[in-house]
Amino acid sequence: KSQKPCLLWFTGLSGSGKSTVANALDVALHERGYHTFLLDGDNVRHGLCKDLGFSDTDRVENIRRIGEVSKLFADAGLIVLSAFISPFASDRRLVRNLFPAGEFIEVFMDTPLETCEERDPKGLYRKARSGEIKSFTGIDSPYEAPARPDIRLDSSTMSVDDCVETLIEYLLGRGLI
Ligand code: GGZ
Repeated sequence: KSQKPCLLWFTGLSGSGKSTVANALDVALHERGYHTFLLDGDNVRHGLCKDLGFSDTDRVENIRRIGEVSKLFADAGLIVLSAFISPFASDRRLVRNLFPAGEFIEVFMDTPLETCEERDPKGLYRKARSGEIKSFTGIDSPYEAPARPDIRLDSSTMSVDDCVETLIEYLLGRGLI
């Protein structure tokens, strides 16, 4: 099946649904016969970036490495899905600049902090509020929301299937799949 290599870059708070939606899109694209590769904290922060923590400088380096790896996979012809908080606009811009126009797609998971904090699947927000974890994004570490994302999704009002459908329509509309 014909496809154009591209990078779908999911950005948003912890608990905003980045990994969930990226994983569901990955499955949906596979079912349709497309070749994809998914990068998220589960396969990156335990390996390639296991030397990095959550200071500003470590987050910058985390996103730089992930951007370069995403570029390599796209060069191999894949549709790459990367799901990281990526809190700094300047870092997201550096990744965008690795790609030809239209092949970097910024997907902003614009789920309200209150919803993310209510979900708190790993109890990290609770620990951040109590001071047990320092520099937690959205609590005591900044998140710079994209001003003009290519796609904006809100998992507090949209189902995972709605989000996947929006993304597939976008890829079809741009002739990427
Ligand atoms: C934010 C943290 C932190 C701090 C641990 N701040 O919801 P999760 O648990 O599974 O995903 C979050 C993940 C964020 O890693 P990223 O590589 O995406 O971050 S960044 O793009 O900013 O480099 C969260 C967990 O790691 N986590 N400590 N202090 N998230």
